[in-house]
Amino acid sequence: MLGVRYLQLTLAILKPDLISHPVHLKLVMEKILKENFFIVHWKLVQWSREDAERFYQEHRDKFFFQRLTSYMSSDLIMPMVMARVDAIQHWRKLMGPTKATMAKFSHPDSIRGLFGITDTRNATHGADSVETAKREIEFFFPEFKYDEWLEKNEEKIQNGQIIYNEVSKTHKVFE
Ligand code: 3AN
Repeated sequence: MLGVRYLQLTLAILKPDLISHPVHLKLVMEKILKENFFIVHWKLVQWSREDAERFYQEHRDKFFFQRLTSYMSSDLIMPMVMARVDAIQHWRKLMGPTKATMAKFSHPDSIRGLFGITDTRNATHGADSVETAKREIEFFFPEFKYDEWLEKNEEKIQNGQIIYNEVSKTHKVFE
């Protein structure tokens, strides 16, 4: 299909503290659905330190790199592929500012404002551009074809051919 895309895909990660807190996790999942995201894929992953270092390599010279990679490989994380109009920016807006300690004051209703614990343990991650989203989706879901998925499903979704499955906690596109 040529022309402007209606949907965009993004990669979110729910970080260890959120995964280990069932009530907070449920609230975040509810927020995601309420904000009209379609949940395309998700899984639970336990990263090795090397996985975390590879994912965050652009931050390798930052003072928080050790802390960040140690935290992200400390317990289960939940990467998710989500679709929506303006998915990338909308998810980042819902998450709120990176620094959870600031978000608590400046954006108290954001996910990081509500559930972030420190600037490193800030509840969630979100891709910041289409290029990053493609790279990060490939990192967790190498079999997923970003452009093909949109090509195949966008029109069906626009026609309402999509349903949320309470058991799998994902949306399914139907014929
Ligand atoms: P964002 O996740 O909002 O795109 P990045 O890409 O600058 O922010 O940072 C990646 C991750 O590194 C953040 N989600 C956070 O966990 C951690 N981080 C960023 N800045 C700090 C900081 N000043 N102190 C501690 N951890 C930080």
